[in-house]
Formats: sequence, C-alpha cells, structure tokens
Amino acid sequence: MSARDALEGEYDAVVVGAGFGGLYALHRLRELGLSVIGFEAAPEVGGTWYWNRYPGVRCDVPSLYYSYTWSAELRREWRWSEKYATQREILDYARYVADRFGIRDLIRFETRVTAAAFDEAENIWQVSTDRGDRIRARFCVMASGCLSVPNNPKVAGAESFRGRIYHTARWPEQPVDFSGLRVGVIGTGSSGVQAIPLIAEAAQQVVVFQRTPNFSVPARNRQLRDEDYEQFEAAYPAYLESLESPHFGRVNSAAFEAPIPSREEQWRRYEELWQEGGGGILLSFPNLLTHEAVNDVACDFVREKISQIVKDPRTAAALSPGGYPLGVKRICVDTNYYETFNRENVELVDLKQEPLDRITADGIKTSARQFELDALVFATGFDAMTGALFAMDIRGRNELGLREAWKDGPRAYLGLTVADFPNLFIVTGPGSPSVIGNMINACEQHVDWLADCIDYMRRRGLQILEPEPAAERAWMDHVADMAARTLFPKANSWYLGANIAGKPRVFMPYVGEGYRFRCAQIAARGYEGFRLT
Ligand code: N01
Repeated sequence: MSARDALEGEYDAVVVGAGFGGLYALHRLRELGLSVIGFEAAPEVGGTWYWNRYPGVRCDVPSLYYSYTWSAELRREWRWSEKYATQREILDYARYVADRFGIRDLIRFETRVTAAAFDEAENIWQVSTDRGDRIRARFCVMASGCLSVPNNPKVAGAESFRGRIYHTARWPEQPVDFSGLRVGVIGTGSSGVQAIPLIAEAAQQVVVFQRTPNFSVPARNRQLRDEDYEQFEAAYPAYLESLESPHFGRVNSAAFEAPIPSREEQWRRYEELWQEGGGGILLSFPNLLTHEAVNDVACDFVREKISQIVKDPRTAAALSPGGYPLGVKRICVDTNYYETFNRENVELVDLKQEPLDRITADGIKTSARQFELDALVFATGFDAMTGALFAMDIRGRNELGLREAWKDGPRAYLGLTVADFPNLFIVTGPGSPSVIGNMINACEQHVDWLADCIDYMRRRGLQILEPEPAAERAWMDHVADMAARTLFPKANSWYLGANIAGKPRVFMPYVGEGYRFRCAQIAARGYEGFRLT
C-alpha cells in the first residue's frame, strides 16, 4: 500500500466505490462542475470485476450489451472480443474508461470508507476512511456494490485445514496452480458453475460439495465477428428506446394476461434457446416467472438435458434442481458444467444426503465420509445488496444508523434514497431492479438520475433532498407486492437474503415493469415523493 497523507477538506460530493457505478458517478458529477472525490478499497478500478478473478469468470450478459451506453465515442473505440467477456477484458474496459475520461485522478485507491455521518447543523456528510481521511461533502453517493462483500460461511474446523482456502470473490492476483492437487469446491451458484470446469481441467481430483442444485444453461460463447457488430448497431437504437418503456422490466403486465403456451410449444422454444446459448430462456414466455404451469415445463426441460448430458444417473439426479422454479434464483450460464461431471477426476457430493460436518486438517468430513483434499474453494457467494452498506457505519438524522433503520429489512425510495438519510444516494440499492437485469445499465440509470437531481437542486439553490417516509413505504410495499405476484419468493435465494444467517427475509430487488419510466416521471414532476429544502 503506497503511503499518503490523510485528507481533509470539503467537496460537493463523495463517491464510495470505483466499479461501473462509481466511475460513471465521478464522471457525471465532475461534468456538472462539482468538486468530487472517490474512495476505492481495491488498488484498481472495476469493483466486483477487480476482485472476482477465479478461473472461468465471465459475465453472463452479452458483452455488447454489458457496456456503458453514455458515450458514443467509447462504443466506437472499444471492441469486445467474445460474446461473453472474460473478467480480464471487463477489467480492461473499466481501466480504459477510467483513463480515457480522466476519472482515475479523482479516486483515492486502497482506501476503505469506514463511516459516513450526516451533520444536521451544517447539512453535510462527514466521511471517514481507514487511511485517516476525514472529508466533508454535501452529497454522498454509495456505489459500493450489490455483490461485493463475500459470504464466508462459518464451517467448523476451517482453521485446522493444512492446505490453502480460496474464495471465488477474493481470488489471488497470480493464477492459482491446481495441478496435481485434490481440490474441494463448496458452492454451485454462478461462480462455482463457472469455476468447476476449469479447476477440473487443472487439478488431479475435484470434489464438488453441492447443497442446492442450480438451473444452468450453456453459454455457447464464441468470438465476436463483424456481423455481430453490424447487427448490434442496427438493433441498438430500439434497445435503448425499450429501456425507457413503461413496460420494460423482468416481469411486465403481459405476464398476467398471456395465454399458457402448450408443452410442445414451450419445448420447441426451449430447445432453440438451448442451442442458441445464454440466458434467453428467461425471456421465452412472458408468464415463465409468474405461472407455475409454464415454469414447470421449463424445469422439466433443463432436467431432461441434465439427464442426457450426465452419464451417471445418480449424479444426474443429484444435479437436477427441484422444489423451486427456474429463474427465481439467478440462472447460471455455463461452459461444460454438466459435462464436467463425466470426468473421471470429478465427484459430486450431495450435501442434502450427507451434510457437511466439518473441515479437518486434511480435507472435509461429511456425515458419511472423509474426503482428503489439498485445497478448498469457497464459491459461496455474497452478502448481497446490503452487505457493503452495513460494512460502513452510516448515520443519518439523529445519528440513526442504517443498520438500525434497516433491521427489519432494507427500505429505500426507488432503491435510491432513504428517509432520514438526506442527500445520500445508493447506486442500485435494494428496491431497485439492479441485480435482476443488466447491472452496468442499471448503474448508469441511477447515476444519471441522481446527477440530474443534484443539478436540479443546485439550479434552484436547494440544499437537502430526502424521501417522504410515506413515499418510501409505498414504494417498498409495491416492490414486495410485485415480488409476491411472481414465483420469485418460492426459492431461498440471495435476492431474499436467505443465504446469510439472521438476515431478514425481504425480497430486495424490484422485479416489476417500468422502473426507469417511473424514475423519470418522478423527476419530471419535480421529484414527487421527496422533500426538497
Ligand atoms: O453465489 P451464490 P455466486 N455450505 O449465492 C452455497 C453474480 N455472479 O458467487 O444455494 C454449503 O449464487 C450455496 O448453496 P445454497 C450472479 O448474480 C455473476 O455463485 O445456499 N454450501 C450456493 O450453491 C450470482 O447469482 C456471474 O444451498 C453453501 C453457493 O454456495 C451472484 O453473483 C458470475 C454454504 C453460493 O451461490 C452470486 O453467485 C458469478 C454452506 N455453508 C456471480 N453457503 C456472471 O456474470 C453457501 N453455499 C456469470
């Protein structure tokens, strides 16, 4: 860590985090003429794409769309090489943006914000860091990420293990050499599903400890060609327009009126999408995520694929998800995941049948067996959506702590702002669609909204913005109602906080339609639901 003097001073805005949300926030706010400073815990930009560098890591949204939309120059200058970009390439993109737009100089790296407190006498945020910085800022933008704090489940005996333990979300910078090693992998979400095939290619033996099987579909990744770019450019204006539609969203109103497609029609469509690759199955029928009769067929389809791919029937059965609908836990997009279980050196352990007992000095003990292992990989996910916010001591009016304010579950008007926390903006916070869709586009929309809002305030000489508690309540009720009208609550997902012991079970993302449209409408009506003084 490079030495530097602690900072003091006053800024118009502070931005916490230099992932895609933070980078754009710094850019937009500076363009407005604000004095702005960013803090980032990592030594580099990129946020979650800096930390997640496990083998096989890629984005499961096509790279042409997993890109900023705010700069036509950037779109022309940057060329993605593959349909689904690797972490390396996404990180290079973030670095390119930081340098191309001169954002890097605004950021203090290797600096973790520890606290932010609102000073009511002066209407200003006091922000402290682990490097001793104490700065003051009128506006505080939390771009600290939805999937940035690793979930490290406490497994008895972990401290006794003689080998190395890795977490997918904190992978070492130098590639890990697994050759000749026996590796245990705990967790089969998106990270595990991507990492397992590559670890299996390198290691002597891999034992996968699965608690809940996930639905996974093949990515069918490939190099991008000129024709892909031509098609993308032709479709792009309509894509941008669709984002602003009152019907844009994961579940739109059509879902509740659409006819139930026949099993044959569904099967045909799922087969086409399976061959095409990627997560298109989620968009196959409008009522896939609202009607069990539709969803059941999709589940059967994927289970049949698993039974066709995986040769050992017992392993195939254990890998087959059941008891919850497809798509209501984040669907996994893989390359050779199910095929990997046909390898001689890979074994699946079904923790539902033989629960994990403890980690020992030499491996993992389940209720039935001891596995001798040289290295362990935790692919156990994140304390999603609230983890990074709770890692800071954020205090609003009357020194109210965010952890206290959200002890029964998060509440945020539009997922962007919180009553009693004036001039605090959360990029892709709970109550916004964020993780349900394309995160980079979600980050941009939030940043545009908050930057326009700050601009509006400055032009009118306004000092303070905070949501009306009633508007916040109504929004969170709407978020909960929308989730309840779908199949989403039928799985124990991280969307619900179910992966973290003691976390309140509140469905956090907004799954309904017209979110962006509504945000724009609220702004156009002079920030309806907000108190501006
Ligand atoms: O984490 P997860 P992830 N003992 O929470 C298991 C994004 N992402 O890092 O389901 C045993 O999905 C847990 O089991 P269970 C994407 O949004 C995107 O994989 O709780 N097992 C589960 O199998 C994704 O959804 C990309 O029963 C334990 C696994 O660990 C999100 O990040 C790539 C356990 C965790 O799965 C999170 O994905 C990667 C325990 N004590 C991530 N605790 C792409 O863009 C947990 N598990 C492709």
